[in-house]
Amino acid sequence: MAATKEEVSLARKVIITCAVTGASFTPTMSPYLPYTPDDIVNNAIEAYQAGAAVLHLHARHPETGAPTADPELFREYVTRIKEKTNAVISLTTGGATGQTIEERLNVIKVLQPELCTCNLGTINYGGFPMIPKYQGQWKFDWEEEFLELTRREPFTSNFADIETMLKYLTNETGTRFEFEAYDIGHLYTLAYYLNIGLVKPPIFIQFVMGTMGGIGADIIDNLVYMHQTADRLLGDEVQWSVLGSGRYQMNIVTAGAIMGSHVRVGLEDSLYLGKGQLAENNAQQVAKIKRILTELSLETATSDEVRSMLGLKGLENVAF
Ligand code: KMH
Ligand code: ZN
Repeated sequence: MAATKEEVSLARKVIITCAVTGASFTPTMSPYLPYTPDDIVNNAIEAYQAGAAVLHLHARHPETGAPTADPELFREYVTRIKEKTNAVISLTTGGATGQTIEERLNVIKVLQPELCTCNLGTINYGGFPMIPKYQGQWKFDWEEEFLELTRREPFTSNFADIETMLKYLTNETGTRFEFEAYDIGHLYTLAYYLNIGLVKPPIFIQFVMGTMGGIGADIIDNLVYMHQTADRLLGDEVQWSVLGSGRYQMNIVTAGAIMGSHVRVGLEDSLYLGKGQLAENNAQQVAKIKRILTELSLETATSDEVRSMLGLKGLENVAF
């Protein structure tokens, strides 16, 4: 008798991705947000040791924590992480609001990681609602202005940007994609590129739930809808993962895991470990989701298992 969907879901291994620092939050919001190279690297290594198989990285200025696309900073992080772990490294191509697509893609050309993000659309991605909470307490000059910029400047990934990535970036570097879908329409964009042969399965897709400007983080109306739509449009070779922004993080990620998803946690997505409790490092969030998965009888994937699930080129073929 064929296995039921529930049996298949229990038999699979769950990929834990940890997004270590991102570009949405700023140092004033948490003393634990890593931005020096030492803190980013140590957080990443500890997250790996706690169970994360994939580490997703952005770069920050070592003194101010401002987002930057400097490939030499990325090089320092990934070289040091590679010395201590076997992690799959997924570098951002979204970068931060205000960076050009050329700046954002440069790091992939230089370092040629196993994975990088590919954002499936241009969206309003608002950090400005966080301003009033921290007004008058800013640690650094750039923070308020950066958050304010998100009110008028979208997070860009137009069709030309996506095609540049699908047509050239992969050929030049062998890097595969973690596709980021912030809404239902993005799944149709991905299906279009799959149908014309520019996206090559297996597909790794991240449902980004609960950002300001993206789809909400509710389970029945949105997570189920995203999953069913992806199922209908994208064929069988899909590895889907869920991340939740802010307070939604652990709940929506847990719901996703029960439904058959992989999971992403990390201080890029939420600064908290629980209600009113800041996470002191990324490893705490990884350990928490790992505990929840274990209680649900779900096993987690090693980095080598991720490589085979996602068809990655291997650590020996990166340029760092
Ligand atoms: N900031 C996340 C919601 C990227 O880095 O390209 C999405 C993200 C995108 O991680
Ligand atoms: Zn990111």
